[in-house]
Amino acid sequence: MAHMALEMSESLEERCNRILRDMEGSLTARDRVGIQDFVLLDAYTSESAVLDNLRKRFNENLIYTYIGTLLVSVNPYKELGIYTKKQMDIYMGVNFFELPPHIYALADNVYRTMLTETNNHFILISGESGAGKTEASKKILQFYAVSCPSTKLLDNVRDRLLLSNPVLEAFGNAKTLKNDNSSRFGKYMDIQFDHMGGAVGGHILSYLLEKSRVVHQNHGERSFHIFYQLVEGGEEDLLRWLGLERNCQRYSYLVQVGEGECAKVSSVNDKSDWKTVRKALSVIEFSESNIESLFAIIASVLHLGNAMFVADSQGYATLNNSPEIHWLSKLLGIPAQVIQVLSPFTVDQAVYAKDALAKAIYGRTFTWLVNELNESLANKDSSRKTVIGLLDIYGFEVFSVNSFEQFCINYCNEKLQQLFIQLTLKSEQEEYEMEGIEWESVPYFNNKIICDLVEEKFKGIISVLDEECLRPGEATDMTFLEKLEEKMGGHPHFVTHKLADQKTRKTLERGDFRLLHYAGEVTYCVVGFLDKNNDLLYRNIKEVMRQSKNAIVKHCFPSTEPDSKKRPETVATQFKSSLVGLTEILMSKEPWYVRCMKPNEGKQPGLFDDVLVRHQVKYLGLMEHLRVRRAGFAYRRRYEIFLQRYKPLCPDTWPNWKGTAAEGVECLIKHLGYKPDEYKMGRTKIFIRHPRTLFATEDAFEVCKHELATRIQAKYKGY
Ligand code: AOV
Ligand code: MG
Repeated sequence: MAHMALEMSESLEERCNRILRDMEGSLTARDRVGIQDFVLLDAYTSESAVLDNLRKRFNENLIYTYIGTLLVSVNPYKELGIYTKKQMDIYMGVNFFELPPHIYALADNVYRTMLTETNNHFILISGESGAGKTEASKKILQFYAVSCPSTKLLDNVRDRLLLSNPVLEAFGNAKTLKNDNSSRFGKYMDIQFDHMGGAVGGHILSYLLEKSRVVHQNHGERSFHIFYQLVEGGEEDLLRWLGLERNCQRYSYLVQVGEGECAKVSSVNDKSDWKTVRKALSVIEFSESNIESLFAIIASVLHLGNAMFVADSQGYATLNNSPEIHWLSKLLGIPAQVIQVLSPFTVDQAVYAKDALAKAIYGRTFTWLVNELNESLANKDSSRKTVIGLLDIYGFEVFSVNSFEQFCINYCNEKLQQLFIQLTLKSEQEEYEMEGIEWESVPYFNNKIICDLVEEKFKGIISVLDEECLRPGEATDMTFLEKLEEKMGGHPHFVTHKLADQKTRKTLERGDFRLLHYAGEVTYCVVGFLDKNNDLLYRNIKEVMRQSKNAIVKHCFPSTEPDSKKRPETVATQFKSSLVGLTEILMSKEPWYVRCMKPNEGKQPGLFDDVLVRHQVKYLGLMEHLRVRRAGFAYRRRYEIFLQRYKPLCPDTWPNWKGTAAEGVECLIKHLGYKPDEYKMGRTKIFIRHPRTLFATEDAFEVCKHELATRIQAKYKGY
């Protein structure tokens, strides 16, 4: 293995050449395993060539490939044994391009850049549902937790960082048709580092949990993992205390309408996951009483689901003598009479109110949980820290029936794609222009048009939806659709049954609208849009919850909550604002990218579906990114910063340079022997074509630092 024992006698130039040779591989090796960086070889500019290379590597279990510093990952759907401590050690502190592509190499590169430049970074992990985003984010977190310098004190932080994951996944992930462990919430996590590089804390932001899953799942899907974990894995005593039976089939919220049974999922072990979650909760230092309250809530949601209403003589719903009342009253700490005497509802209204309550309790508890985790991860010391943010959000998804939830999820992906475009294709090209560097622009599809269609003020789909939500009693899901047709008719990315041409019309129902997303077409069924966007909870139900003796419920339904006088923001509008907030957070940091891909729709190892992967190569914008990268410059720094760091390498610039920073850099790189086609001088920055040029400089800098230190030591010896 060439990378490990670096011979001291090897000159920098020799070393660069060797690494380059390794990277490109010998011809025979290349035939077999492809190339590891698309930017490197001239032949790799067509989509088919990119696909060939990905397939070749996938077949050799090489799931990672670079486009410059962007990491492409193809889900192997099997354990590869490449995430060991030994692998972490190999990648820690080694130059990015010296080793085969790996998620650890990216993580390490981000980390070291953060330490040398003392600035903030984020890693945007994207790809469709099931492509491997959550796994990637966990690998990165594990790498930091295991590899960063640690102390006794920090070990504690490390454990909490690591264990926050199983807890969040238990409450926020579920089996869908796309993914057995699908994230049903968006997650952004900051990992904070001190100036020594130790991981000292963390902070999590969560985005729109798909709480409708608590009361309903599509065929073959499940509710959130925690319900099954508790029922399957919960200790006998605990279940008795919660009034639960060890049988998921008993709980109507877990049994799908029409099927009469729970969905099975072979890749998940609820029993052992339960143990992990239990352990995690205590390491994170949840108090025993909070843990009890938490499980009481999970159980009460299940009991609530089983509560059956019957109509009394006047047609009002009652819950006569049901054992559920007893358990709800016990677990939520609310007098049974209060539950029974909820205002006069018809049976339908009562069922509706019950589901709304279940969703509200679960959703608010999830928020509470995230806050608790943040408490536990918070770093108390106020010294300056740098952060690496990890963004792992629900991926683009298309089911046979798509509803409000898919609309929000896919809109979110649309926003992230827009951010990616802005940060890479658009800003990259604008920067060359601004810096006066010759540049032939690369065309790309800008999905801003779709973002606007969804979110534009007064005109977008969300605005129309909100408008309809303001007309209770009059508006329906169908009037919402009609308004959309009125306003969006003719938009190239929007179509409905009425607006479609004859051929397309056959594929649309009357209650559908279809959006042409950047990642493909999705047909949404409008049923439930108004209701889900309003997300109302009857006021008297809130009042009952406020009286709860369950500490978490009490906390989640505060008496200070603004009452219905002022309309709360709708779900879609809240989500939209939270995404604006997220974009701002990200824009203030330096971006890195992991693009995850799905090799087949069947969750199968070893199967590479060309059509499916080609489609993802297209919509993820990999070709455009590759073109920009190939034509462009991998590295750029402001003259001041570049000079400041490397000036000890040249006697003319060290220790003080009198001229402008640009002149200093010119002088410095002349001394270092940069070749003319290797770099360009912009107005404010130097642009370097290949990372290898920079890393040779970086190495020279390391040697120089070492020499300086030795000289200083020698000089002061004896003092
Ligand atoms: P996602 O996060 O991108 O989908 P996951 O990260 O949950 O997808 O991956 C789905 C499944 O693929 C995992 O549960 C693993 O079984 C497998 N997998 C993914 N990456 C790897 C890997 N590097 N090595 C081995 N197996 C892997 V979603 O959250 O649904 O958008 O919403
Ligand atoms: Mg996920």
